[in-house]
Amino acid sequence: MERIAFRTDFRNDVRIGLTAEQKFLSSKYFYDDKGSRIFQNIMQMPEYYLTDCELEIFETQKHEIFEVFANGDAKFDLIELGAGDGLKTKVLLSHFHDQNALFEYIPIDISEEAVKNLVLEVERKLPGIKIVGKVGDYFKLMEEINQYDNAKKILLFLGSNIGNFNKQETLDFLNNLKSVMHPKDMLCIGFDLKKDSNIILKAYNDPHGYTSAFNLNLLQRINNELNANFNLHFFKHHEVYDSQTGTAKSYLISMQNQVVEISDLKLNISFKEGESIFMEMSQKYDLKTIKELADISGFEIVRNFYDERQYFVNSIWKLKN
Ligand code: AVI
Repeated sequence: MERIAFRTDFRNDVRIGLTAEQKFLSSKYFYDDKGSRIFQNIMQMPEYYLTDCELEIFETQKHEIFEVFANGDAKFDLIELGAGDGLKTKVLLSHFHDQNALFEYIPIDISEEAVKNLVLEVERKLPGIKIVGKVGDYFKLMEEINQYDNAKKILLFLGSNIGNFNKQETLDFLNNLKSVMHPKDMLCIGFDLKKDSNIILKAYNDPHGYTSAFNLNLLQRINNELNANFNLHFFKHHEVYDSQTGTAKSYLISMQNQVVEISDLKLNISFKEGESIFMEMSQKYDLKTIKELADISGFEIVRNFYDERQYFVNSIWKLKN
């Protein structure tokens, strides 16, 4: 397993976010080893339909997905950005292996523990599959991906991870991917679709408390890594969804007036009762927006795969001719 240097600057980003008028923290920092474990719990909750939908798409349409990826040439490198526990991807790996495809699987994730476990699991359950795990963040990935140039590249960006980027980050990300892709390469992106707001709110405001723990864990991370004294009991998770724009947003709300000290940054942060920290956005899409996004970023849609309820789509893209 290789470790890619981290470009992100946690200290700096925490300083910028917590001294802003509307306080914010970046959800890309949710995924330390503990955060990645909590996210695995989230993915197993019945309320978090996204995982089930994508799993259903892969299980029921793996034959067609393979045909589209192979496109007559079953030799490729399968590179997954933000692989996590690879739960859904294993369905594809197993099918591709049965089809005698010649492929290497390169899962990349920010959590070392997640990558280690995934590599062990694939080696144990799917012997014969070539796998090289990498640890690092999305933004340092491109040079790495560029090295995979001997075979056709299939890039996987699943789980509607793209929804956690704002518009500009989305365009930058797609632009970066475009710069490492060749005409035969393909990109498979998972998009969560707009739907009844109650279904969305339940997925992000769950009765088990996992989503709350996921958000609060970032405060704990600041305590551990920057010597801060956030009291997690004094913050409460709050979720909103705007059905017009399709944006779900997560906040942590301060339950009282309080001052938090972040020793390593020599900073005292004051919170008023009811003041919020914006933690994460999870964008929901419709087909029109997905088409537009592909178009303005220089891609064309090869094929869309939906689950039965049409809650989710895996959209396969290639470079525009
Ligand atoms: C990783 N990402 C797509 C998740 C989402 O749905 O936005 C992260 C998450 N946040 C709360 N629950 C899940």
